[in-house]
Amino acid sequence: MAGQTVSMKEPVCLIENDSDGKLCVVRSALGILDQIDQHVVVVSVVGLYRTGKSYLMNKLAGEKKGFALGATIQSKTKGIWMWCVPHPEKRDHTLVLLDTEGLGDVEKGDEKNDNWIFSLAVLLSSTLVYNSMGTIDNNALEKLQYPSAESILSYSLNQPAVYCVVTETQEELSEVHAVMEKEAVAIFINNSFKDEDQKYQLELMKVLQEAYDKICERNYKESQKSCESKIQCIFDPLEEKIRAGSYMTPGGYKEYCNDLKLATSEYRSEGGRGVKAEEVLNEYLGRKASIGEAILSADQSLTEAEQRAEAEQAKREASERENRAMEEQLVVQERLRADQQRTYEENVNQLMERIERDSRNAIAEHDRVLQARLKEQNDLLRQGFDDRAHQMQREIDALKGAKAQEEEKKPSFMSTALDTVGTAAALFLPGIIPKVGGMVVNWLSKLF
Ligand SMILES: Nc1nc2c(ncn2[C@@H]2O[C@H](COP(=O)(O)OP(=O)(O)O)[C@@H](O)[C@H]2O)c(=O)[nH]1
Ligand SMILES: [Mg+2]
Repeated sequence: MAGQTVSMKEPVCLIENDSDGKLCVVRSALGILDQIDQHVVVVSVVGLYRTGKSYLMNKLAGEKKGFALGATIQSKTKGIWMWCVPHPEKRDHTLVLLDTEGLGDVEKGDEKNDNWIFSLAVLLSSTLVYNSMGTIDNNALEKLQYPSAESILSYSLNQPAVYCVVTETQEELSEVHAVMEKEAVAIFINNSFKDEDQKYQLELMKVLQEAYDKICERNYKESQKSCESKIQCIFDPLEEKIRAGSYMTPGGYKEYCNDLKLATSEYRSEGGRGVKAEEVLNEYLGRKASIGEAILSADQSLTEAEQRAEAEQAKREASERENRAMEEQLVVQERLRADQQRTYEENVNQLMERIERDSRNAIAEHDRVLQARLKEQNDLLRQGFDDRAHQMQREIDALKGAKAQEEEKKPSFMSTALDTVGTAAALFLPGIIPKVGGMVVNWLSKLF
């Protein structure tokens, strides 16, 4: 199955600067992407102005013309351009080329804009080409990379869909939040560079926590509102009878208690009340207590002893209600505490995995170079160039050293990161037990 694809004659703008200078997506370009029904390989290119990015992308498209080259560049074409072409080798794939415009262009310099374009290019692509002329422009790379943790942070935060509530339980809300949080943290962890001292990750944790708190707060308010309106509805006939003085007769107290009981159980059988159900009921019935007492003392069908017994019974019921309301709150509190713990562990686990992966990749890279040099050295020896082979030994030793160092520094790197995250997170996640010791041991034990 080859699937539907598109072949564009020329590139179109995908991300542009609108009149306020804000970046936005070009709808018609999204329409083109929508038509593609194949696997896509997305290659984007970043790098400084006039380093041949567009030229390179045109080559990848197999064309001489396409993305506008140097001289034809216009300041309004800042943004990201897209060109969808058939993949040169895989028939059931479409190659989506993304060319970035105007990065690091001092004349039209806008660093913030550049960082956004850079971050988007990273996030949108499956392969990123960093294009540079001559030697790698470390300065430019640093400049482009350094703020990207920050940009990725905003991007991760913009991801979560707004979720509207009333949830029946705190648990439901917590589960929605957990899914969103995991995703936001993954986007951040997998795409950020150079997040020194986990500064931006902690910021992400904090902001997500604040967002969750806000959503919980809204959920409480919604629950409160919903419960109050249900109470008003269900207890209305009883209120009516109180106002009419219907209970102020001999035998009226028993009737009152009975009506109260029926209304209470009807209220409790209703759905859609949320996390404040018992609290709101408790408050309402608490306010009714003095009316109950008045009805009781006016009820002449009861002896004084019977009245005392009824008053005792009412107190017991009130305290049972209070316990229920407290229990309800405890469940919520416990859940919130568990949520904070989960937030912390989710962040730490993803961070540790990232450190692990980075370290593994660095070691593999050292090893790849090392193996190549060893082979070269071996070839030289075989060909009798002993001197040159000997000269290579220093470089080989340095590579071995670098590889060993990478292995060695990992445990301390991990425990420092754990320490930082644990200590800082405890400030805005007061419910967590950082278990730093345990987690370090757990993570480190995986390493050996
Ligand atoms: N001869 C030659 N010219 C190139 C090469 N790469 C770029 N150029 C030229 O350098 C200029 C700037 O390249 P361009 O792709 O527009 O740079 P960009 O700003 O990074 O997109 C253009 O005039 C290109 O034709 C290359 O590899 N060889
Ligand atoms: Mg260009």
